[in-house]
Amino acid sequence: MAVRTSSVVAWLTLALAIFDPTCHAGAVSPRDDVPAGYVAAPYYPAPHGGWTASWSNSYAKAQALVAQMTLAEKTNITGGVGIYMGSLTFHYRPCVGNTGSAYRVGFPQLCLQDSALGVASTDNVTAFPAGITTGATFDKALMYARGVALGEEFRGKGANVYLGPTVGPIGRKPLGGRNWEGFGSDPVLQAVAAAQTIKGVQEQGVIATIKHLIGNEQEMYRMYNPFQPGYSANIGDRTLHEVYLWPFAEGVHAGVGSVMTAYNAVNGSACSQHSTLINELLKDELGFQGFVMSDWLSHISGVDSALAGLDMDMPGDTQIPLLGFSLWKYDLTRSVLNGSVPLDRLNDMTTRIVAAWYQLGQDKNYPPPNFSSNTHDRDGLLYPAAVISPIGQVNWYVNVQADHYKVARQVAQDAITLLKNNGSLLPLTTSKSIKVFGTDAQVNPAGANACGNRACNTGTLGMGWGSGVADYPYFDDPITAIKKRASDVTLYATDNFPTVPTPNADDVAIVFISSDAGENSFTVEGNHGDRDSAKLAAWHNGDTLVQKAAAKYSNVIVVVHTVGPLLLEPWIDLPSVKAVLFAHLPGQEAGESLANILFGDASPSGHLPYSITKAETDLPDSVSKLKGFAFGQVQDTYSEGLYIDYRYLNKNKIKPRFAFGHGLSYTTFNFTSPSITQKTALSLAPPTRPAKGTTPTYSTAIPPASEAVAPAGFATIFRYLYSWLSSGDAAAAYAIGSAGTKKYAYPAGYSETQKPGPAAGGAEGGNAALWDVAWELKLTVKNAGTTYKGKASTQAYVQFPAGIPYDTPIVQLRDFAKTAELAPGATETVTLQLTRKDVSVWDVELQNWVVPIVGGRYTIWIGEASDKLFTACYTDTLTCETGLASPV
Ligand SMILES: *[C@@H]1O[C@H](CO)[C@@H](O)[C@H](O)[C@H]1NC(C)=O
Ligand SMILES: *[C@@H]1O[C@H](CO)[C@@H](O)[C@H](O)[C@H]1NC(C)=O
Ligand SMILES: *[C@@H]1O[C@H](CO)[C@@H](O)[C@H](O)[C@H]1NC(C)=O
Ligand SMILES: *[C@@H]1O[C@H](CO)[C@@H](O)[C@H](O)[C@H]1NC(C)=O
Ligand SMILES: *[C@@H]1O[C@H](CO)[C@@H](O)[C@H](O)[C@H]1NC(C)=O
Ligand SMILES: *[C@@H]1O[C@H](CO)[C@@H](O)[C@H](O)[C@H]1NC(C)=O
Ligand SMILES: CC(=O)N[C@H]1CO[C@H](CO)[C@@H](O)[C@@H]1O
Repeated sequence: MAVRTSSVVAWLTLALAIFDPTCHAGAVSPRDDVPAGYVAAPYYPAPHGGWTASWSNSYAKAQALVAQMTLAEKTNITGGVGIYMGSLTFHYRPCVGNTGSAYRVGFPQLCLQDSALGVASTDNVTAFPAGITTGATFDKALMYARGVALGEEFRGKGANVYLGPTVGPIGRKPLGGRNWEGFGSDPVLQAVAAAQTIKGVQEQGVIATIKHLIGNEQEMYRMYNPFQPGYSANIGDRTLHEVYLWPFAEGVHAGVGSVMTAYNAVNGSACSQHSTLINELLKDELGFQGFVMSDWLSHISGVDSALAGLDMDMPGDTQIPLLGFSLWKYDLTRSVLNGSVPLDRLNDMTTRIVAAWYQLGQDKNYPPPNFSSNTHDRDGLLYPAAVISPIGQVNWYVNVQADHYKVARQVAQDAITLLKNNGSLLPLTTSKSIKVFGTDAQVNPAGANACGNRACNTGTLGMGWGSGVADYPYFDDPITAIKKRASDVTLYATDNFPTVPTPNADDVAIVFISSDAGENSFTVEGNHGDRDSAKLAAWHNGDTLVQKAAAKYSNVIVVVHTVGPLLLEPWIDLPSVKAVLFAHLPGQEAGESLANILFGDASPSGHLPYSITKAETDLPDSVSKLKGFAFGQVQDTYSEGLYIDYRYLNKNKIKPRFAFGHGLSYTTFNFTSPSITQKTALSLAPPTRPAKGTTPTYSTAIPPASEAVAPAGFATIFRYLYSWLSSGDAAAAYAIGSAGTKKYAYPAGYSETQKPGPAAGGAEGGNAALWDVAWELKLTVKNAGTTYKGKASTQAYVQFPAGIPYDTPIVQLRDFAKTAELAPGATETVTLQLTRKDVSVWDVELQNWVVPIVGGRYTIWIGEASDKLFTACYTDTLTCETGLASPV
């Protein structure tokens, strides 16, 4: 949800966001039912948190604190105080989400802040490269370094919770609107990047939030509104485990403190109240110990969402915000008093939140927020959503940028992906005569932040649009950086090819084109978040611009700023289109990062985080098409199963234009001396998990009604969400609960007996043995060139043994490593690892990860791209070969 426009227009913005123009709402009974076989099986109760050793100290502290809390204090911290609401006491909490507090016992309001690429809606921060750009580096160290810098900035601004990383959408649909917030169309690339980000962010004491659980693979029709449910992503169990849940498992394994649910439904049931997803998969199987929050305004039930495992309601309001109504807060207080939500569940919700706060050390010297999401002015409304609000200082302009531009620039630079370099046109010499075409070459003339939520595509595209953005502190644009290097540069800042003087034979034309996407709350040039209008063509007639430049000049370089794949067929084979650079979404450091590549200060080392096909129809309809309007619930069935992106293309022998992982350099690399060693002997299934550790216990008696009533004389703010009931309501609810006669209509399968937990679980992320390193591979990477230094990407893909009873993709990425910058002739030994999980499949009958043939021949292919795998190591003979034909 993108809800940070000015407070006064908030009503309108939100009303428009909810009654989105793409939602042809009509009160018609559902016709398009969830396909047969897709079920959201009940799983109750919500597993208690606190049973892993890694969190036991934090849970002990949390238990001591929660034991002192009253009922209203507990329900206060599990929900937001309302959209656009600050706080009553102590500090201003002007973040996109602000919880209630329990100050009496020392627990503050928590500030939850967008976005995954920088502290949103404020100044003096860094606008980092987007997730997709980070994925394209295929560099774990840079992913981590970006996480550290992000964490420092969120902490510096006093935000307790970083609303990132994004791994859902995973990028199943090339047209999907928010793919760019995540790291690329592969579960392992997403998983590794997310884990590195979480590690970096959380080492600064900031709680990271992995999102959105799960199946939010398109923007249109994602949200529930009073007339229509959000679409249902219908996903089979094996596909869920091996593709979509995989990055979440890795995030939980990395210790992530919170998880955000998705807007849409899965198998017909909304993610914010999905007991299978939250209780079974996330909390029991993946052993998640932190707290689960709803996405903004996706909370659609009170009792049911609590029972299904939701722990925090954001931003607190009902689906229609700003009226001062909530499904939790006072109503959660009521639900506990009247016995419908067991106190045990509320205690667990509260303990999970408090434990995450201790786990990240936020009880010691954590700075309060210093900024406002609502205004850049020094003074502003303290409670913008209230009709009458006091005014006070809301911005302190704390500068948190430090030297983070360096890591931002390095990520932007190392993501730049050279797709083609015919005749080695690149790198350029600075003496060339350079003509630059396209409005994407220079910053938006109205200012880098001229469009709120970056909901326009004007000037260099540095990020997509929606809630996943940050304000640029400045924008280093390509044209400025190019002009700094070369003396003979002419900019034609137009997307219509202009009249130009007759070129000399060695004149160079650099054509900038773009493709944008974002969140469904905004429509940009007819695109409703998803690229439903532009499809996979460059925006602003960019393809024609390239064609016309190619007709005039014989040395054309195309630079592409894009949220995802484009069809390059209109011009890629033109002889004068000599070089193509995908610069992805570079953030504020778009200029120098690109100039360093163009002029050869560094070799390009980015690799594609998705495949670029020759036609939209090269992928199956289930992923290449967006779901259109349907009466009732729109159904998005994952009929392609495991086969997204390169997995599908390889299975169907469709050659993409550029394969997943592709990326050229100015130099060449040789992979030699590969070796493989076995580290852990495997068994069919992982060893038996340990039993769960003990979890906090509290009294489960319904508390006295007095715990639910505000202190006499407490002055409330209009429309602020409080957890208190009137004394009459509290007494009435208590009477129902204590009599115990009127029972809530619990969902089928409801139970209050804690389960031991599934065999596939046992630790954070799942059975700890899944992360046992099964095989380690080493190889020597040599810069085989003579002129340019460069960084090599090594990618390891697993091929399962032939003849196993599970259909598996031909090759699947399992690990990757990037070398340091190697001088010509220099070498580096690279290590790659495969875990037990990497060679397992999810067996839906056994409900466990299974090694299909213990001792069988797993082939580990190593190379620079998914279609350039010339080295293989075998797990049965522990031998390796080089100079092979690539398996795909
Ligand atoms: C959705 O339904 C499929 C098909 O029955 C099942 O395999 C899967 O486990 C279900 N997923 C969830 C999250 O309920
Ligand atoms: C809930 O949080 C708000 C905001 O901090 C605070 O004003 C109120 O007193 C809290 N309520 C309880 C029960 O502590
Ligand atoms: C208890 O209160 C909740 C919230 O208002 C309501 O949904 C539920 O039906 C109530 N339960 C009973 C047994 O009255
Ligand atoms: C904001 O940060 C500054 C500098 O760290 C500090 O002096 C100030 O007290 C903080 N303001 C608030 C409201 O916490
Ligand atoms: C590469 O350039 C040469 C001339 O330098 C040309 O003959 C050839 O067709 C070009 N290849 C492609 C794929 O553009
Ligand atoms: C690099 O490897 C190729 C074969 O993969 C070989 O032909 C070539 O000689 C090698 N070059 C160097 C410099 O090692
Ligand atoms: C160092 C820096 O960028 N400071 C800026 C912080 O934000 C204020 C308000 O936007 C600017 O005026 C400062 O220049």
